[in-house]
Amino acid sequence: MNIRSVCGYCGTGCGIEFDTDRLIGTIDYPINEGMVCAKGVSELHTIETTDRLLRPHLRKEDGDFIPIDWDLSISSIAHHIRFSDPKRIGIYLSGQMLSEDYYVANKLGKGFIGTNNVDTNSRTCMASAVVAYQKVFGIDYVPVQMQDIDHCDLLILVGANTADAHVVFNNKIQRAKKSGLTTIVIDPRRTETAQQADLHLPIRPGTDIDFLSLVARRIIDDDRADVQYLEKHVNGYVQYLRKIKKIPKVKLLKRCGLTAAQFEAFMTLFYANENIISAWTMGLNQSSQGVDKNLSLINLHLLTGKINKRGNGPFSLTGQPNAMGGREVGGLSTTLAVHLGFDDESIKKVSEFWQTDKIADKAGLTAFEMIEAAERGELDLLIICHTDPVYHLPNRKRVEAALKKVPFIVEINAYDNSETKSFAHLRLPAAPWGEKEGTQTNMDRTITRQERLTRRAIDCKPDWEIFAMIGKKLGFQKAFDFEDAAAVFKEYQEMTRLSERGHLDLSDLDQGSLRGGAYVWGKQLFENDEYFTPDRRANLIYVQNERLSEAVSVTHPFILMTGRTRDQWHSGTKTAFVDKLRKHRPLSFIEINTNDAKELKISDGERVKVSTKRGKLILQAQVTDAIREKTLFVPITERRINYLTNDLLDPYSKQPDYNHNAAKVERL
Ligand SMILES: Nc1nc2c(c(=O)[nH]1)N[C@H]1C(S)=C(S)[C@@H](COP(=O)(O)OP(=O)(O)OC[C@H]3O[C@@H](n4cnc5c(=O)[nH]c(N)nc54)[C@H](O)[C@@H]3O)O[C@H]1N2
Ligand SMILES: Nc1nc2c(c(=O)[nH]1)N[C@H]1C(S)=C(S)[C@@H](COP(=O)(O)OP(=O)(O)OC[C@H]3O[C@@H](n4cnc5c(=O)[nH]c(N)nc54)[C@H](O)[C@@H]3O)O[C@H]1N2
Ligand code: SF4
Ligand SMILES: [Mo]
Repeated sequence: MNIRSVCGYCGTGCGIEFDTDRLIGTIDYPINEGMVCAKGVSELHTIETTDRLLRPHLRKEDGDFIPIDWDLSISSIAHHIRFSDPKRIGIYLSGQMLSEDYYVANKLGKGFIGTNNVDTNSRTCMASAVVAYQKVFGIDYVPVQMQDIDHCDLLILVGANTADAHVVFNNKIQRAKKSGLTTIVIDPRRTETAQQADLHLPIRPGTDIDFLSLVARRIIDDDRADVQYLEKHVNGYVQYLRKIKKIPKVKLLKRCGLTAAQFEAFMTLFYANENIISAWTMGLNQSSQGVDKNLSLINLHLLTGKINKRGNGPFSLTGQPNAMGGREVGGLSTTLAVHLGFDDESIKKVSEFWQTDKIADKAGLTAFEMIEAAERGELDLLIICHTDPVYHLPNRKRVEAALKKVPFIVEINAYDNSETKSFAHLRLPAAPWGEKEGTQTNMDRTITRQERLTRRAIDCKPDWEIFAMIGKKLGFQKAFDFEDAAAVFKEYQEMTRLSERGHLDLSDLDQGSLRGGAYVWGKQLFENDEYFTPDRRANLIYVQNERLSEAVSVTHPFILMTGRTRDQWHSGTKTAFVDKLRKHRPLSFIEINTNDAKELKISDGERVKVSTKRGKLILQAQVTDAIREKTLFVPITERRINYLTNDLLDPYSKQPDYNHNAAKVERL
């Protein structure tokens, strides 16, 4: 049998296998059934690139890096940890780490160093969905699976461009369309996903709550709410009614930038279809009101009872391959481990399990809060693993200035060309996809195993092993004495028994079955529509658009959004050099509407100056009518993009508002 693994890019989690000299999609793998996208099959090239980081490196006074050995590297990290207050230590992880990596890093930080400042780049990605699910269901649980698409009549995609960001899932959607599925896309851009849809609503960025409130109000006015479901299973309907009845309908529709006819077209499809799934990604999550945007969409499912039934429900699409696994293990600073929080009982359970007395009793700093702490000179040590915060956090100038104040930064990366590189004092070489093994959980709770395809470069180590080495050097020999990734997973499996009512319990899972196989945790967790809240009822929470995002002005009249293109992965350390992947779209451009371009006398292909209050970039214009007037779009493969973005955060999830920046465009 071929070596079977799973793709390390997006949250779809396609099974792929090594066939003689190339990668192919695994035919009998339930998620992708042989389908695979260009990124997945290109993984093989990423191991071979010359841009790999192959040895530990220490920064000298003059800024140059010199190779050093592992022992000295780990000793110097242990030294810094020993002489620092745990509150002044941060660990920044990634939704691209495997569960084993996450588990050991989290155990080290929260369990043995005694800092809860262990957060992940999922903060910039999934945090709003996590908080919304917790508020509504009492638990971070995605109640839909990809195969539900085959039993669904209407799919509503809000702020999600699956054709570019979840290619194989999008292929599944297109296949279901042939069998009768209807799709609606709500997105300020006419993306490829929107072009494939039956209805596209080019909403003004930041106004989804207005639109979704109008839909909710209409459902109630038309007596289409499932009152029986609401009475039996949902809290808050009476209060909700009181508030939703008062919304100014005409004003809200105007704010969305949509016509009454467009709204009616939406309602017609909504009423004409029985089984409805809504799915969303960064168009909702990355917002100063990301949690509320999520709630306003989930509310539609509670109001209509279209939830916990095959082919129905609110489906947050995970971006990174293991962002879901990271949440389970405890990679967010706002959870401790296995979905437990920082209440006394949880700390007691986890302390007993890890045999430690070091766990601090309140949530740690989130990603951008670490930057703020660094700014105030309150961070002595930052360990960054599998992510590039200088590239990806908002308001880059501020991030750079803050990181310059951190006395010791460790970067663990498999590649040599991150933007964080020049801020690190010590850089450690990780073994990338293909050279390591471990597990990941995709966007519909399916756990699979990544297998090793080739021998490991001599000085590279899997991420978990690096954290375990630090733990052992600190004297916690027993706690970090794992023989291999399978041993780490075994301990994690045991720990999942501690999760609330055992909802995450994986203790019976046979690891061998994960080789090329799939396992779904938490099937039908809400049996009989009983949720995980104290009274087992879901919470219907009224929200309104507070307009907290950066406002456009006479000087900065455009809303700048940022996002993905199909064949590239974020900063492109793995994809930008693969020739085959570079053909789809350039790494850097700015989309501007045809009428706006005409007004500003900008022609297609011309270089323009784009500025916000925080910075400016010269970018090549792509003039198109596939974007709303007065909005702009820059792909995040433009590595300098976050010099432009604002650092407003959602008050609950602390997720950044990357998609709403007041900007100006000028001819050069
Ligand atoms: N090819 C590729 N695929 C990827 C990734 C990658 O780097 N490359 N990254 C992965 C990751 S980590 C993530 S998080 C996902 C992201 O997946 P997506 O969120 O689907 O992708 P984005 O391009 O970030 O944004 C989606 C859409 O939101 C729209 N949008 C912006 N503001 C608003 C708004 O206010 N309202 C609405 N309704 N829409 C809005 C944008 O126009 C954009 O088309 O992709 C994953 N898949
Ligand atoms: N303006 C704007 N900013 C954004 C977003 C946006 O939409 N707009 N999206 C946000 C979101 S959703 C996300 S998920 C983030 C993504 O932001 P990042 O996580 O910073 O993006 P990547 O380029 O995927 O970074 C992954 C890093 O891990 C390294 N790496 C690869 N394999 C391994 C390995 O096996 N081990 C280790 N240790 N390292 C490895 C890569 O070389 C790379 O440097 O960006 C966020 N920032
Ligand atoms: S759709 Fe996502 S998981 Fe599947 S091959 Fe493409 S990048 Fe990999
Ligand atoms: Mo993401």
